[in-house]
Amino acid sequence: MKDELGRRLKRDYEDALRLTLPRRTYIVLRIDGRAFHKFTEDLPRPYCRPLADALDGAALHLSREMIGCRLAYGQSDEYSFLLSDCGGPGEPLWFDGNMQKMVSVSASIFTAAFQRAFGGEKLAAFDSRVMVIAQRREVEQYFLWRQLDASANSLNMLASAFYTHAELLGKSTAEKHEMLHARGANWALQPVDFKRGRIVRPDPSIAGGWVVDLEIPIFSRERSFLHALIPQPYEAGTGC
Ligand SMILES: Nc1nc2c(ncn2[C@@H]2O[C@H](COP(=O)(O)OP(=O)(O)OP(=O)(O)O)[C@@H](O)[C@H]2O)c(=O)[nH]1
Ligand SMILES: [Mg+2]
Repeated sequence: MKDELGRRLKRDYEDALRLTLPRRTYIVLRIDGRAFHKFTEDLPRPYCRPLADALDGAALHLSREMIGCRLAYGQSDEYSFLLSDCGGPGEPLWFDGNMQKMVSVSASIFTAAFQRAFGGEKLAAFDSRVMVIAQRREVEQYFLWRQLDASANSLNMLASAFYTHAELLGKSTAEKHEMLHARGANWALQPVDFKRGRIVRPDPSIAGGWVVDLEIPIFSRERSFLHALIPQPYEAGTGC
């Protein structure tokens, strides 16, 4: 009775919402701090090194855990992970592409690892979402977009350390740079990783197999950097 009831309820309700991601493509999973404007209100501004370190630690932890993870890119309160099973049939994908598992477990692992690294009384939470991107070039565009966002965020963070919200309202990027110069501040001289973001990538020569790169190039200027990290797409007809 119990087994039969369970089978029926699972089929009628649980399996009805089971969403499986397509195979042999690129999957981007982005984790973002929940209401981090609040979580970070007492932290050093414009840039908080312990926050960035804890995010990097959590990203390293999750990258090692997720089958098929190829790289991760982090900035502000977010980290994007690239997963793929482009190798062909038989190559595993995390939770066999079960989307609900992927988003819920990734958010929970990242949150736990972040909280352990960051400590403190305040409880952190992160959301997680996945997207499927078919073309390699579009995956590059995705990371390029997040890096453009990183630079805009970091300029805004620096500007808001010197000016009020009202003073910055409607100001262009060039105007913000000028306003900073007027106060003797220069965005160009800020730490590279706070301007460009950080990459977590595999490194077989290191114990644990993954490293954080704090000195990454500007993706739009050095296309070869991302290109080398994103695997070739699966070529149909080469397997079964
Ligand atoms: N003090 C400080 N705050 C930071 C730093 N990096 C990111 N933040 C904060 O993180 C927040 C990230 O913003 P969002 O992700 O857009 O917004 P959110 O408040 O997290 O809201 P949701 O993501 O929609 O839940 C910003 O408000 C920043 O103030 C940092 O280095 N220092
Ligand atoms: Mg956030």
